[in-house]
Amino acid sequence: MDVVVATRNNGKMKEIVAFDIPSVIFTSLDAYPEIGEIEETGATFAENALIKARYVCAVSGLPALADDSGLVIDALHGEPGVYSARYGNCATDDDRCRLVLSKMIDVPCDKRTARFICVMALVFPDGKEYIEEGICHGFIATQPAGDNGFGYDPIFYLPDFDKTMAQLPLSVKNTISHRAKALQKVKNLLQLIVRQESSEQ
Ligand code: ITT
Repeated sequence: MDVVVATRNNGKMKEIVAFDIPSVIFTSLDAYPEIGEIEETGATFAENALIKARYVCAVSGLPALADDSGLVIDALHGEPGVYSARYGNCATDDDRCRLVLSKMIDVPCDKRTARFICVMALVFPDGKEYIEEGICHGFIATQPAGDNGFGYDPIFYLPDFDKTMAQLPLSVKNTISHRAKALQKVKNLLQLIVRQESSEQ
């Protein structure tokens, strides 16, 4: 089954492809230059994921998978949340990480709780729609560490590993992350659909 992933974020795409779902071939929006920026006008991750998946499914005529995700920090009242990609109008991931650290300079370790949330929407040309979610809990570090991953990974500290997400190899991130948890559910769903389709043929 061919599935278009409604993303231009290479970090996400790498993790989705590496998850390896048998019988499913993922293509990113790089193969669809005619699809421009999709405005994320929703108030929630689920709304934004559906906006992206519905649009890409309609334009491509193929099943579309969208990932809307972000970092939710308790001490910042849920910021950056759905605005994670454009937080503070910063130009780079490094700047966004620095902005978070500067806002949390006086927050003690035990109050630095945070979670990554990933909501995936899967939309089919026949109108069927599915939503899956994954959450990964951790803490905001006091300084960045690690070069792997993308986004806020260098400041997302995982006590079980005593490392930031950016210090873990992709193979480990892809077993514990918010995206991996959502993808496991998407995988189960897609495998069921592929089995149903082949039994109907
Ligand atoms: P697309 O809409 O094209 O998929 P995007 O980066 O704009 O790309 P989102 O609107 O879903 O996607 O914003 C997600 C942001 O949340 C992302 O840019 C990162 O800043 C952050 N984020 C999400 N997952 C992350 C992860 O696994 N590690 C680090 N940061 C992550």
